[in-house]
Amino acid sequence: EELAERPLFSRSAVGTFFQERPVLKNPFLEDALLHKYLRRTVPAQVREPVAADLARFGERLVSEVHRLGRQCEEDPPRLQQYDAWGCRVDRIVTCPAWANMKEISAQEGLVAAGYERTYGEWSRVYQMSKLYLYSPSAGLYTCPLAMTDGAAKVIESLGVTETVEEAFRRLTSRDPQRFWTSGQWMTERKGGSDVASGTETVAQLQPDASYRLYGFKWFTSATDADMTLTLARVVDTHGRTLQGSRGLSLFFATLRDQHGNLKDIEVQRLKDKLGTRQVPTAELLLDGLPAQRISGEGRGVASIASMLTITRIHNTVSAVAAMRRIIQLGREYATKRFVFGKFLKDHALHVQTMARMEVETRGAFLLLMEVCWLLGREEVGSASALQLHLLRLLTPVAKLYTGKQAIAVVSEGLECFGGQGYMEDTGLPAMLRDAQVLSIWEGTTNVLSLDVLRGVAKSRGQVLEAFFTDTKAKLKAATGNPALAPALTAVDSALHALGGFVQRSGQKPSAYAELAARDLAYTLARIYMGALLVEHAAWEGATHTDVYAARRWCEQDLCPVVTKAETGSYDPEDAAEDTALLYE
Ligand code: UCC
Ligand code: FAD
Repeated sequence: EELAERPLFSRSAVGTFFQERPVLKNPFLEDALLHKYLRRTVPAQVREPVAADLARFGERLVSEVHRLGRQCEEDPPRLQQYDAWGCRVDRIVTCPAWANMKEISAQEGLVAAGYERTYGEWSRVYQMSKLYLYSPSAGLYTCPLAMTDGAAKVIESLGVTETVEEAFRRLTSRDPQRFWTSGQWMTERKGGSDVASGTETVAQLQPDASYRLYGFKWFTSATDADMTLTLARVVDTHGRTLQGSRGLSLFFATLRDQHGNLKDIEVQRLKDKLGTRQVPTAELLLDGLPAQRISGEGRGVASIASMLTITRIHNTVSAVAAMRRIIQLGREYATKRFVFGKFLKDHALHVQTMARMEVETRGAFLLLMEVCWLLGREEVGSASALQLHLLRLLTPVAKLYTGKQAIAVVSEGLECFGGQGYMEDTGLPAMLRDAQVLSIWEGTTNVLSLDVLRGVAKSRGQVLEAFFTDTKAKLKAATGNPALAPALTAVDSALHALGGFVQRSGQKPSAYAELAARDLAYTLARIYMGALLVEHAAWEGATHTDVYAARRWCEQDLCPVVTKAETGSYDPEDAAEDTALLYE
C-alpha cells in the first residue's frame, strides 16, 4: 500500500537518512594536550604570542588550507616528458594548490621560524607545533619543507659560505617570491639504507673548482625543488674513486636555469606510489649536473647527518599529527553516528578503542616535543652535554617508534568510521596510505634501530647514561603522588631491568646487540614516553585524565628487550632458527 503511494522517481527512493559527516574544527583549539604542554613548559612571554599564532593558523587551516591539501591529493603531479614538437622537456607539472602551499609555507614561516629563533630555545617547539597542526592538511607539502629545513641545517652547521649564502637566505625566507625548497638525494638503485655501498654517482672536478655530477638517483622526492643536497664520489686525477663511506662527499646544486628548465638532469619517470601521491617523486639521471662540493672530501655522510636529524624530527611531527587528526575526526564522528540505540560515543567499547589510540598519541606527542625542545636548546647553544646526548639518542628512537604507531593508530582510526573509513572521497584512506611511508623513508625501523647502536657506540655509552640519568630525574620529580605510583613503579622497574640488560649485553658479541637493536629501541621509546607521561601528570595543572593516560601507557610491556632476552631471542642459535623458519 505504502509503495503504491510513493511517487515515482522521487528523492525518497534513495531514503531520507544521510549520515552527518565529521567536521574538521580548529585543530589547535581541539588539542587539550598541546595546550597543557604549552602551559606547563613554555614561559608566559613566549606562550602568549605562540598560542595566538597557533590559534590563528588553526583557523586558516580549516577555512583555507585543508581544501588545498585535498586538491593536491586529487590532482597529483605528472611528468611532461616531451613538448608538442617532440623536444625532451622533462617538466614536472604540479597543481595550483601545490604552488599555494609553497606560498603559505613561506608566509607562515614554517621553515624560517626554526632559524629566526625569535623564541630562543622554544623556537623549534613553536615551529614544529605549527607544522604539527599543518601536516594533516598540507597535502604532503611537509615533505619538501622537511628537506628544506634539513638543507638549511646542513648549511648552517657547515658554515654559511659565499657559495650557499643566497641559498640559505632563500630556504629560510618568509617571502613567497624568494622562498626555495630543497631536495635530499641520497638513494640510488643499490641502496637507500646502505648509502655507503650504494652510491655510484661520481663528481668530476672542473677547472673553476666546481664539479659535474654523473649518476642515477633512484628516489628524489618533491623534485620540483629549487636546489638539492646530494652525495657523490669525487673522481681523482687518475679517474679513480674511493669506495665506501669515506669516498662520499656532499654537494649542493641548483636544479633549474633562468628559464625554469632542468640543468643536465633527465627525469626517467615519476614513481607510482602507494601514498604520498601529492608529492612528485622521480628517478633522475644526472648527466653532468653542475654542483659545488660543500663538505670535506669523504665527509659526505657525516655532513648530511644533520639533515637526517631534522628530517627525522619532521617525520615524527607528521606521525604524531596524523594520529592526532584521525582521533579528532573520529571522536567528532562518534557524537554523530547513532547505532544500536545510541551514539558511538556512548558505546563503552568504542570509546575504549579510541582512548587507547589517545594514549598512544599522548606518549608520542610528549616525546616529539621533548626532542624539539632539545633541538631548540642545541641551536641556541644552551644544551648541556647530557641534553646533546639525549637529542642524538631520541631522534632515531622517536622517528622509528612513532612511524609504526602512526600506521597502527591511523589504521584503527579508519575503522572507527566503519565502511566510510574505506571510502576514498572521505579523504580518510589517504591518511593511511601516507602514514605507511613514515616507517620507510628517512631510515627504516631496523636501520634506525642500528643507528641507535651507532650513537651509543660513538659516545662510548654516554648517550645511554644520559638516558638513565634523565629518566630517573623525571621520575624523581614525580614522586609523592599516590595516583601516579603504579605508573611510576612500572617505569622505574623497566629502567632497572634495562640497566641489567645493558650490563649483561656488554659481554656479548656484537651480533647479539644487532639482534636486540629493534627491541632495545622500542624499550627506550616506551620507557621514555612513560617517564614523560608521568612527569606531565605530576604537574600541578594536570588533570585526572593525564594521570589515567600515564597509568594506561605503563600497563604495557615497557621493557620488551628484557622479555625477549629471557627467552634467548638474540643468541646465534635463534638467528639460525629464524632463518630456518622463514625459508622452510
Ligand atoms: O628518504 C628520504 C627523503 C624522503 C622525503 C622527505 C621526508 C621528510 C620527512 C617527513 C615529513 C612528511 S631521503 C633518504 C634518507 N636516507 C636515510 O635515512 C639513510 C638511511 N641509512 C642510514 O641512516 C645509514 O645508517 C647511513 C647511511 C647513515 C650509514 O652510513 P655509513 O657511512 O655506513 O655510516 P657510518 O660509517 O657509521 O657513519 C659515517 C659518519 C660517522 O661520523 P664520523 O665519520 O665523524 O665518525 C657517523 O657518526 O656519519 C655519522 N653519522 C651520524 N651522525 C651517521 N649517522 C648519523 C646520525 N644519525 N647522526 C649523527
Ligand atoms: P633496503 O635498504 O633495501 O631495505 C629493505 C629492508 O631491509 C628494510 O626492511 C630494511 O629495514 C631492511 N634492512 C636494511 N638494512 C638492514 C640491516 N643492516 N639490518 C637489518 N635490516 C636491514 N630517498 C632519497 O634519498 N631522497 C628522497 O627524496 C626519497 N624519497 C622517497 C619517497 C618515497 C615515497 C619512498 C618510499 C622512499 C624515498 N626515498 C628517498 C628512499 C628511502 O629513503 C629508502 O627507500 C629507504 O631509506 C630504504 O632504503 P631501500 O629502499 O634501499 O631499502
